[in-house]
Amino acid sequence: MNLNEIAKKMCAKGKGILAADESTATIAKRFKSINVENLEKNRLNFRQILFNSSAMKDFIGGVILFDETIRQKTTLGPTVPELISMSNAIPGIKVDKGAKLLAGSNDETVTEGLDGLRERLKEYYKFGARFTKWRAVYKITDKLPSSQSIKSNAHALARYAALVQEAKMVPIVEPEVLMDGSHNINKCYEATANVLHECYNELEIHKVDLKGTVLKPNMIIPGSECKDKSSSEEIAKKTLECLKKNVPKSVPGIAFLSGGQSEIEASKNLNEINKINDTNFLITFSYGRGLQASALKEFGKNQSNIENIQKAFNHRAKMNGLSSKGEWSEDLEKESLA
Ligand code: 5MM
Repeated sequence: MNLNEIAKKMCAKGKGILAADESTATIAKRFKSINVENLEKNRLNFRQILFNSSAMKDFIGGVILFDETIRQKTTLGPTVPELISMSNAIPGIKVDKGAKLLAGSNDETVTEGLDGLRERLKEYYKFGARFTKWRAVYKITDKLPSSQSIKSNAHALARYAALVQEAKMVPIVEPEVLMDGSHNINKCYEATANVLHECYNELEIHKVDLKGTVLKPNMIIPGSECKDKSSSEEIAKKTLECLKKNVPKSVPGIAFLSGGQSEIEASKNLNEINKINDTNFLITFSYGRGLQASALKEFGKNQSNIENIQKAFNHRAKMNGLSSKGEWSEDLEKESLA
């Protein structure tokens, strides 16, 4: 498969991406919330239960892994990437080394990990990865994101994407404008538009072939502490408008992050976006919390009850699969669980 075919397969209608690339520190937080010890065997167990569920075949086009996970052998026999491929989903890998404080900035970050990346990519390819992910993070305040953060992160994202294509893998470009704060939806629109504009400017400078990329953006949404709530219709309208104005048409797939939305909000908003999608972009999900929250709760209740954990995951994956086609509804949400 060429890069364009891989990107389209990751975001195929009815399917999306499972972001299971929590670093050890992030999964520690998730496990703490369910009173599970953050041990390698527990991390493997939770993840292999998800990767071995029936929803993988029908609703998941790709899975983003963390360095530790791509090297693991499951207790079921195959390695983690083999288990994912058995469901016809594509294994991918997070290759950034995290968001680090940007020198001279006012509490903003730049994502690091370019040193030695060319060599690491060769190793990940051998493990079976066919796509990668790099996440830049931007905060909204009265004065932020600054042009320093917007420019430095776009530059790093573009250099990352160019290296990944050289290694014959599809780069997911993830510029995440955080929803933390009391800003309104218009402020989110403005910040996201500026961030996307600069990302595509740098990607062009670095000669990245956009047909072989996937964008993983935030939705256009009010800050989590904003008093003016927005309807899903408004979120969908503003999100699609922002994408149409700032994402080149040659990008084949756009897979949203859930960013702290509840599971239902993430499904509902994606569904509204697809209901009005009049572009050629394949618009879908690349959710971490939006796909895993209920399954994680079940895992916390009883780690041996594989059936219940998979039931929760299968349901969320199915609901988001419907949202990727604009066919989700609150009634189906209830029916499918009954
Ligand atoms: C799954 O979480 C990912 C890893 O985060 P860290 O590198 O901070 O450990 C994260 O990048 C994720 O892929 C995106 O933020 C989307 O996840 P959500 O939970 O926002 O859908």
